Parts: sequence; structure tokens; C-alpha cells
Amino acid sequence: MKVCVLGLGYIGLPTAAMLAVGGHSVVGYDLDDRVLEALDSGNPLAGEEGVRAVVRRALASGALTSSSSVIAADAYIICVPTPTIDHRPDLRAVQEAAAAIARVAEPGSLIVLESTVPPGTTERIIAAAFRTAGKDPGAFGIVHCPERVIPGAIVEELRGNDRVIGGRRPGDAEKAAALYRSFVSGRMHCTDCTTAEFVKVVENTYRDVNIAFANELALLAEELGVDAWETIRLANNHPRVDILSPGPGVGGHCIPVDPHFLSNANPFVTELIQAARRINERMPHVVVRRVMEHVSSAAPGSTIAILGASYKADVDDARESPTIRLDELLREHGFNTRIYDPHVTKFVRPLAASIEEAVEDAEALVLMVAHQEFREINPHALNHRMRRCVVLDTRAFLDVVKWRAAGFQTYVLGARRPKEEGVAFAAAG
Ligand code: SAJ
Repeated sequence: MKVCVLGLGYIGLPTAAMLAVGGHSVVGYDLDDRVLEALDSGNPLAGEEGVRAVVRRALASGALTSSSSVIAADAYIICVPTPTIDHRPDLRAVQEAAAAIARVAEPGSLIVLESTVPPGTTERIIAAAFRTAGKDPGAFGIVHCPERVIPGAIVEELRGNDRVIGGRRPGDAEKAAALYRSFVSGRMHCTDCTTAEFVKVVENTYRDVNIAFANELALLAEELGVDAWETIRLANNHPRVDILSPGPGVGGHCIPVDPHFLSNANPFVTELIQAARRINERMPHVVVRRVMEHVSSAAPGSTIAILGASYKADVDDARESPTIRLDELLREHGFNTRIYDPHVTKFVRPLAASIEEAVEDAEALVLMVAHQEFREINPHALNHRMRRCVVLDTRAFLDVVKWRAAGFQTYVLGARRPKEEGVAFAAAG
């Protein structure tokens, strides 16, 4: 088939490349000329090595090309961002993509919306765009097939994950399933559009609620003097319990965003979803409070070093990262901050070039992201550089025995506190 992929971001680009390698003739379209130029030069902007490799293969075969306009095709796949502004969905990119497709598409062609959207959007925006263009949406195959891959393993998950495909008319979802089968080994589950939209947002909301539960347990465990990590590990031995891990907050452009697509639909019946969001948004504040307990004697203007700027381990993506919020809050409290991340190159402010630079004269070191590289840190090489040897680990990732042996006072989020530190949670809380 001739396929036009709209939006060559972290989903659109690998999807276009996989379709091309799978035997289709694919044209990638993006609003951003830099994305197209990078693609044409064979050096795609996307970060993951697996993605770059498949894109290079697709380009070399000639089956993947780029275009600065939306061209007529047998199938169109929309992979544009759907962010929120003040917790409300911003669907302008979907609207623009749908309008561009509706202008050029011939009856019988297939339109697939992959972007995560509030339930009802495929009908409200995609079908409506055809009516606006004076065409009958019933003459087109319109489906929602949400992307479900995890950053860090995009190619593997694009291949192996099941797909949920919601069709507007009988047979449309099956038509899309045939297209995806060119590179997907997972199963295809066909349903209607709104169910597919709901499923995708429910998956991410489930994760947000589960993480909020873990975060709540971490704070409660500190108060009870037990270890939340051990508790969760033991509870998860139960065949029907699967609690996620506490942390300094929930980042990325999906999980902090998608629950709002549901709570916006009806604020009255989504109390649990909203509470989970509040709990997760509060976590950077909790980290600030713990920092202040440990550096309370330090003068304002003292430096806090932060390890990790990305939203999660071993990726370079810093969108909605809890570190952004922690950094803002610490600065509001009068601290200087220095952030080090071995993966991130794009951040809201300059990063330290090395861990040594970040910790120089710092009052405390806060680990926010469990990058593998951080496990190799030698605390003996840092202790003489810091003003005070304090390390706060929000991921229970560091070997605290090693850090204590190097003279560090340690705090681990959700862990039982060593008696000698004598910090009373209730008094500090
Ligand atoms: N996090 C925790 N504790 C955990 C797991 C995650 O605090 O136990 C935090 C992470 O540190 C990170 C955030 O949650 O800040 C989100 O990370 P994630 O790994 O849970 O998810 P994402 O955002 O990278 O990808 C999610 C995935 N959704 C689900 O697993 C249900 C992925 O499959 C989706 O395709 C993706 O969102 C998306 O694009 O919607």
C-alpha cells in the first residue's frame, strides 16, 4: 500500500520505517522542516538506537521518503502530539492533520488515528473533518489504533505488542489490522473507535493510579517505621497483587497527561483518578521537604546537586520530568541547584557537564532517576568535594551501605530510616 504517516516524532518515525521495511511504500510528513531534513540526510532526530537502525534500513531500501505536504495515499496514519494546556486536551494538531487528509483522500482510503485522545475524538474530529471538506466520512475507513509502546524499547514493543483497533464501520478495523500485520507479531483486537480510545487512556490512567498508591504507601511506611520497598516486594508475592514503585513523581508526556482526558469527561465520577494525579504531583514537594530536613542548618543560597533530568531511567527524554518541578521548587526555597544527567541533552536550563561539577560544594545530592550509570558512582570520589555528605535517593537505587561507608548520611524515599539519624517524620512532615 502507499501509506502517508503524519507526524514523524517518537511514534510516527519508527512506525513509518517499520511499514516501509514491511513492504509498503511510505511517505513521512512533518510540519517541522528540521525533522524532514534530518530524515533526508539519513540521520533521524529520534534518540533510540533501535529506531535509528530501522529508519536507516527503510531509507536505504527507498521505501521511505519524506514530504513537506500531505499527499494522496491508500492509508494515512496520524501520529501527532496531543498535549494538555491547563489540564485540558489540546487537539489542534489532530484537527489540522485530519483537515489535510480530508482535502486529498479518495473514497475507500484508510485513515488511522494513533495519537492518544479523549474518548469520542475520532468521531468528533476525524469524521467531522471529512464532512467539512464536503466528503461523506462513511466512504472512508476511519479507525483508532493507539500506540502503546514504552520509550526505551520502542522497536521491540512496536513489533511485539498487541494492538487494539477501533473501527467506525464494520470491516474498517480488520482493514487496518491487515496493514499493521506487515510488522506487528502481537495480536490484533478489533473493536469500535470509542472503546479503543477509552482502552488506551485507561491503560495509562491505571498506571498513574497504581504509582500514586505506591507513593502513598511510601509516605505511610516512613511514618510507621517500616520499609515500603520490602512491603511492596512481599505483597507482590501474592498472585493477585502487583503494586508499582514509589518515586519522586510521574513524568513523560503520557501518564501525567492522559488521566485528564478521563477526568475532563466527567469530574464527578473520576475522584480516584483525580486524587492519584494530586498524589503524584505532590511528590516533588515531598522531596523538597526531605531535602530541607537534611540541610536545615544550611544558609539560603546553598547548593543542592540533582542526579537525573530525564523523566525515567535510561532515556534522554525530559518532558514533564519530576526533576523540572523539583528544580523549580528548590529555587523558590532559595537553593542553588546543579543537575547532572548522562543522557539528556535538551533541558529547560543548562546542565552540569559532570557529576563532579554538580556536587562541588553542595549541601546534598538528590538522586531522581535510576540511570544505570549512577550505580557505578564511587562516593569516595565525591565526599571531599561536597560541603556536607548527604545523599537522598528517591528510587531506592543506590547501595546505601557503600555511601554510608564513604561518610554519607543517607535518606531513601519510603525506606525505614536509620535510628542514628533521629529524624522524626511526624515532626518534620
Ligand atoms: N514510574 C514510577 N513508578 C513505577 C513506574 C513508573 O514512579 O513503578 C514513573 C516513571 O519514573 C516515569 C513515569 O512513571 O516518570 C512514566 O513512566 P512509565 O515507564 O510508566 O511510562 P511511559 O510514560 O514511558 O510510557 C507509558 C506506557 N504505558 C503503560 O505502561 C500503560 C507505554 O506503554 C505507553 O505507550 C506510553 O505511556 C504512551 O505513549 O502512552
